[in-house]
Amino acid sequence: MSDVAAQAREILARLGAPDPFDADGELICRSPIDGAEIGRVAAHSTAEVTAAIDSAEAAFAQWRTTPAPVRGELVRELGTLLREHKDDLGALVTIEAGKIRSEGLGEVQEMIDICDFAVGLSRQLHGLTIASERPGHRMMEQWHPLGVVGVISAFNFPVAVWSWNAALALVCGDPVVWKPSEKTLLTALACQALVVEAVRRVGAPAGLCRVILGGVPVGEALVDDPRVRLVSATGSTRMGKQVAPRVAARLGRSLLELGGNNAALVAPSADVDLAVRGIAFSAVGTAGQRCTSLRRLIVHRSILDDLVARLAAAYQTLPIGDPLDAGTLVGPLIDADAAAAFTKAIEAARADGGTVLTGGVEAEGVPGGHYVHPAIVTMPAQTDVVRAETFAPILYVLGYDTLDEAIALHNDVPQGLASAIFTLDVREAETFLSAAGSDCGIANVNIGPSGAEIGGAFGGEKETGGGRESGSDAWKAYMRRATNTINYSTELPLAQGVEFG
Ligand code: UN1
Repeated sequence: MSDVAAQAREILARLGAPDPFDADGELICRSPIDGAEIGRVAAHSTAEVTAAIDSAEAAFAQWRTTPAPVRGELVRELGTLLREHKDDLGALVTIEAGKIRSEGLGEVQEMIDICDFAVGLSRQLHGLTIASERPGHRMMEQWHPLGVVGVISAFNFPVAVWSWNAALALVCGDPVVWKPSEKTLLTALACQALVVEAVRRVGAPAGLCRVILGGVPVGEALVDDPRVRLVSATGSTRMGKQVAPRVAARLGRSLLELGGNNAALVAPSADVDLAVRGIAFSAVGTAGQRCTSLRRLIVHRSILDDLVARLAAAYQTLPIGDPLDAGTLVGPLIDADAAAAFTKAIEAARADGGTVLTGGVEAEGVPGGHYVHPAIVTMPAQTDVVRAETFAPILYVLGYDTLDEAIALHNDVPQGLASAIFTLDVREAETFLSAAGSDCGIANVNIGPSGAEIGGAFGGEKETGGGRESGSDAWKAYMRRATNTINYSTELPLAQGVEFG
């Protein structure tokens, strides 16, 4: 057994998760650090998916009438367990998803933050009181639990995205059935062990949180089951285009957080030192494998050469290698397919007239893993390869002369997740944030597009899918709204002045 496999096994044991080596398991778990096998897990059958939904549905009957603040106690307990096990779970994220240690820990912190948020929310699930046009009448809205929520998550945020959904769904009164990425099964089993322990501690119904493991048949069984009232799916646009029509065909609800092709504008007034740091983190962090990663840099031509030279110099100093080592800033790509997509995109960019200023080739890293040198590529135009999302650290650079031109370039991609402008000019900043500016769900000033806090609504427009998760009023997606009209008079006036008998 490799070192990472042994570490993963020890961590899972400490978290109370099952041993990850099931000799008959057909799902093979690998660490992107060195490609080593770190587990073998059995896939669920479609009958087992149905059984998981049965038990979630049974739990719903009890959970929906449990007072919301009491439901909040379950999420508080989950947050406590996450605090206790932050270091272990963060290390497991590093081992299974390849994030550097600080980002693995940051991901667990994001889970703790959403738990805190959801606990507060459990006392704030309030509706409106509305003035009635009829005397002696009152109108109000109530928000009720929706039902079973299906969560489909991606490898790159293997635990936080589940927690965004689960923490909100649980306080909203909904059970959760989770299908994690096939590339990150062990972190899912670890989270499952923690939530099962939280459920046990507060005496919540046992079927409230279930995890289902497997590929397309497992996902389809979840998506097609009419009892799954909301399907919250995070991943590629291609995946979303399969999920959304299936859910729509049964008139279910979906909440989609799909591809991003995020850009930053850099204006002549920008604080260039700050911009270089913000750009480097967003473009290179998580080895370019965040849905919020910065992929396009749209720079005013008067500062383009200087900015790009400084960025390229910063890229030269990036420590690439084992993400478990302190000091590493760029870990591995998730697998060989990701490395091939990186190389293919670099070739396509060259064919379109792009110039690779730095990186764009494989890096040494740890044998068995797929490590690359993050690339900066100046492009003559926003060609197809720039308009597509490649889940790897490639930063395409485009020049602009006027802000209108920059905003037009910015918006001329199919995706609409996150965006940023670096400027010290209030007119430019406000124009970028205005209705005529960035068309994304997230638009920032003087920080990069990645690394959002949980307090804001998270998601985007166009091919990003339109959903909103996490903070603000995203909770409303996990509940159903009932409008109530109450007559406390002795008359029966009809609305719109209608007379009837
Ligand atoms: C994702 O990549 O799917 O804003 C989520 C960020 C993180 C979440 C990313 N808080 O970069």
